[in-house]
Amino acid sequence: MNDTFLKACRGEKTEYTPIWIMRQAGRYLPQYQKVRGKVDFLTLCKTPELAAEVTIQPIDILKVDAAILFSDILIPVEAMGMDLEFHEKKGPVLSPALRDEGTVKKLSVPDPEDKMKFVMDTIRLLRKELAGRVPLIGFSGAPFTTATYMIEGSTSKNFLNTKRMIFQSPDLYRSLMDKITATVTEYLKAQIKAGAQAVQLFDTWGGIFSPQDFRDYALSYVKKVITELKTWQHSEKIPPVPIIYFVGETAGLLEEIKTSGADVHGIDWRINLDDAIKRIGSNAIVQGNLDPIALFLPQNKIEQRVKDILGRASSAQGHIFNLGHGVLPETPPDNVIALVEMVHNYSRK
Ligand code: 1CP
Repeated sequence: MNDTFLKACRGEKTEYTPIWIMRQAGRYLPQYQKVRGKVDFLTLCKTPELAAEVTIQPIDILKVDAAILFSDILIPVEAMGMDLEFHEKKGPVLSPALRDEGTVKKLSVPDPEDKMKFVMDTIRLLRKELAGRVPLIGFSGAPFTTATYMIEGSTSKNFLNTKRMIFQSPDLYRSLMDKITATVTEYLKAQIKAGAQAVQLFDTWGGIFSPQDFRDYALSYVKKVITELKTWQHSEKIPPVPIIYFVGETAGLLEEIKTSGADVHGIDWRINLDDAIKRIGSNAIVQGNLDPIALFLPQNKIEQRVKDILGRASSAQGHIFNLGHGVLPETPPDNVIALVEMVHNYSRK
């Protein structure tokens, strides 16, 4: 029974610093490619036995301290009524892109046990298969990052359509965000009921905003999700499940991010971890923050960076080691295995 990750999320003392890696299941692992070679990505997400298999791969191979549900942040968008496809080169494509009242009105707030039952089945299966070996993290896209894909119809560089809706049609944006926020809240409740032991909200694109706009157009909805989840857990007498909030490009936004209500804050690599901790406050519980591309360094150089991050984290109430963003498909798996070993060894008191 390894509960080091959950202890660190709660700010309790741990024997060593726990580590998991964003996108730890994925194309850099030959074992993942083998499974993925047989089915397309969406089929993989929707087949609980296969999704559970690739979720567990990094536990066996890397020896990380937590498993993260294999799925995608765009699964709930399909459940809301949009068409979703994943293209090899272009990435996700959602259609029709949301640009007017008509398309927003057609969206529903789905019942997760009905429209996304395969996710909850995967979680239930994983809890059985993991049998307490490591805790299971559930996740959702944060409302704003989810909205960018719905409004742009794909990934984007400058998010023109999204910002244009925010600035030119604020009522339309709010009506869309209300639906997404309700969907994300119900989806995370269902994941927790099915057995998720922590949940992470991914706000990958939150860093495109000024601090004021971030607060108004992204963070306010995250706060709603977190408040609802905490109130619900309290009223249902469900033991508190740690909530992790990850924002890409964190540095300019920490004074806003720290008010999110989340238990743990994900930090990217563009800021020193001790500076981030100072700005969040001494009871900060942080997750991060190695540059994913530092995994292409020789191992003795990776080691220096691990020691540096562990040192900088010492002022935090809690630290979960992670990358500052997802591991890239080209990453040498041996370096990821070595990273986990280094974090475990050098943090042991
Ligand atoms: O071909 C393949 O196998 C598909 C590649 C892939 C994978 C492995 C995609 C497509 N999604 C995933 C899994 C995934 N996505 C996980 C699984 C669990 C794990 O971490 O091991 C998670 C948590 C996500 C979350 C996700 N999807 C995010 C947020 C995290 C992040 O990295 O910023 C985002 C933005 C997506 C959208 C997405 N899914 C896939 C692609 C190619 C994209 C687009 C990314 C972009 O817009 O640049």
